[in-house]
Amino acid sequence: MRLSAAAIRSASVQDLVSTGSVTLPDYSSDAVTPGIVHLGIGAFHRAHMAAYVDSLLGANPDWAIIGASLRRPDTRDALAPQDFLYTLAIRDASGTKARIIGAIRDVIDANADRSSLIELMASPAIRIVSLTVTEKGYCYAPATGELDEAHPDIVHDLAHPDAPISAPGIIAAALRLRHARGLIPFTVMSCDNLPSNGKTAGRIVKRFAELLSDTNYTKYVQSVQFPSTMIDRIVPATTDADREIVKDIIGLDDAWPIMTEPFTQWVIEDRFPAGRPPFELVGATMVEDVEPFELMKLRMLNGSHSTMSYLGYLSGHQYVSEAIADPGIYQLIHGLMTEEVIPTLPMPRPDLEAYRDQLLARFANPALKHRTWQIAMDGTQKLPQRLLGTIRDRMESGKSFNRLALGVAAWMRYVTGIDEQGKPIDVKDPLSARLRQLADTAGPDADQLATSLLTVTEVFGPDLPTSQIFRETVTNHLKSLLEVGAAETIRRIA
Ligand code: CS2
Repeated sequence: MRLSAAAIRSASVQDLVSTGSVTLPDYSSDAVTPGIVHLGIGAFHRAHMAAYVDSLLGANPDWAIIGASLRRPDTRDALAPQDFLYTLAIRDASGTKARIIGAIRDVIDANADRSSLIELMASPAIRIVSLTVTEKGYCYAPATGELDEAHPDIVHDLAHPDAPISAPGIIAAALRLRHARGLIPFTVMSCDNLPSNGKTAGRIVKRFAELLSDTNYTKYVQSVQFPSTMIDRIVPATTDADREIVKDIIGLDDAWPIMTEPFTQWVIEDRFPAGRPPFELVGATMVEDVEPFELMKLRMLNGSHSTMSYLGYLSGHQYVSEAIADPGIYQLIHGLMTEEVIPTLPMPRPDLEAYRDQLLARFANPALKHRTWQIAMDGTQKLPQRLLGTIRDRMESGKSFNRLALGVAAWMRYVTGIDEQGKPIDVKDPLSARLRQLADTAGPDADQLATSLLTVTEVFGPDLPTSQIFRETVTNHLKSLLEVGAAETIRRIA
């Protein structure tokens, strides 16, 4: 039987609830109404924000979420037949707990139903538009964080502002309608792994609005609040094996369950003039300035993740838990955080060391099948905030950045698209064609390969390619990766 509102009222599910192996929403889906539109309804949102909202809907029923997928209708197709319910399977070495989430009440496929989405966003009930569209969904230049005005989706949306396809274009179109209707703006809450994600979202939407050249509307958009958030939960992509695991626990077919870890963290800047649900009552931390938390998480967690994913993949580790169980990689990542990242952060060292230890334990969670290949995706969008900012800080204070540079060199080795056994690597990146061409032209010579990839200024900015010490450190690592391979390189440096 398929998961659905009726199925979770059945005797068999109620039995599982009474034994504590399954948790259900503490509200009826008919009793809640939407207050949030979420753009990008992927696994991350369903494991993170939707779970927080699910916990507060019983007492605050006018904050349900309507999701929108901007690219593919697959989430809608999977969830619609099951009344948009899905299972959140929370896993670690001690076992799996299943929680049925009901916070998402509908999913709109933006490609098929663009005008309903914009109409909904322009309705008075919607007070928050949140987004998880991944780094590339912002259509920006990663090195500067500015809107990429030549991005094909932005060019399209500026020419057709009423039929937008990009996230900035959709937000701008909905704000235009709200302005025309005399409604106050919704608050835009970014939940992506970008530095100052709210500021970045704000800069991009405001620039987009400016380019539409309508003064009154531009002023209105200037008044929109874009609080930044730090979001954290590890969420591997769901596999068919996961569907089986969930079926065994809940006794129902769930077309798209989400697998995650017990840990979850959400820090939010408290600027919601149109109102917000009491996120603080369900575990979120409301603060005035989220930047120190974001910096800590991006540099410690995501910086380690990216370094581990390229080196792990090249050394033959499929999952993060396998990579971190490799003593060389463990020592490298421990050293990277302790010696090179922590000194760049504003928090007290003992707190950061405790955070590091907690991260190392989370990476080792054997129940999470988090593929190194998954994290290796979209490196051009991730390197600046995960590794390069830390490297700049270290260079400025004349300190070593040897392990961080190995992460960058491993990315360079990875994007050549050929692994150490000579097999192809499926490199997923919005710039993959260009990277491939740069790598092919350079050939397997470390100097030429590094020189060639450093020309991608959207990633490295104008400064890093001209820094001799940066170039040399990265090139030496790359030489070693090409000559002796990842495992031996790690052994030598760790
Ligand atoms: C990961 C993140 O895929 C990736 O790039 O580093 O998704 C990571 O798992 C999350 O940021 C954890 O909060």
